[in-house]
Amino acid sequence: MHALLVIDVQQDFCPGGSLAVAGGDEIVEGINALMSDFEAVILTQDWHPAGHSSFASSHEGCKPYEMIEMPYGSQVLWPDHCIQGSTGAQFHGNLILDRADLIIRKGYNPAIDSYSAFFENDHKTPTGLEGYLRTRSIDRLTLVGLATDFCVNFSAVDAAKLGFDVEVRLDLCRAIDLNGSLDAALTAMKAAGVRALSE
Ligand code: VGL
Ligand code: ZN
Repeated sequence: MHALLVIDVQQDFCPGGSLAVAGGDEIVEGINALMSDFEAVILTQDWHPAGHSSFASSHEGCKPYEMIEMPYGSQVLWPDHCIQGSTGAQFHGNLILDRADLIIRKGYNPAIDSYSAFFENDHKTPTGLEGYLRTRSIDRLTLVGLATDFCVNFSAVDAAKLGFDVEVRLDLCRAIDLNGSLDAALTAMKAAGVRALSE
């Protein structure tokens, strides 16, 4: 079974959003067109409580895009984004939601960020997605979405480490590219055995 995993195609990651990824909206039509090629479609949704620990605004004297040390490792501090129930947390208005078998939310733990659709950033706390995929006999994943160098990257690497056959459609992803993070992500995905495709 082969599933399409659509990562965080949400308003805050598209132009006009609080953590806008350049060209984030350009991928929506292509993702919609791909959905019927798969036996399952799964969407992820970044879903933070207000005051989340990954927000710069939660740390006195800190600015967005600075790094801090958290108990689970280093963490980029982000502008407030994808707050539960907010407009910015909604999916892009043109993304087809009706074909989704599952919408999985992540980042709801106030103390830990979660880039990956599989584990929180402590690399231990599961989201439940692995169990869902295994119980549905899904063993192949194609990833698309936002952002290439953060949530797509961490999800793809975790999936490959868990033994799934993983490819990323780079043409249907867009990157934040913070201090070389895109190059680092491409290297990490390759090292984990993820296939990066351009079409
Ligand atoms: C993401 C930064 C913070 C992503 C989510 O979806 O790539 N990036 N939260
Ligand atoms: Zn987030």
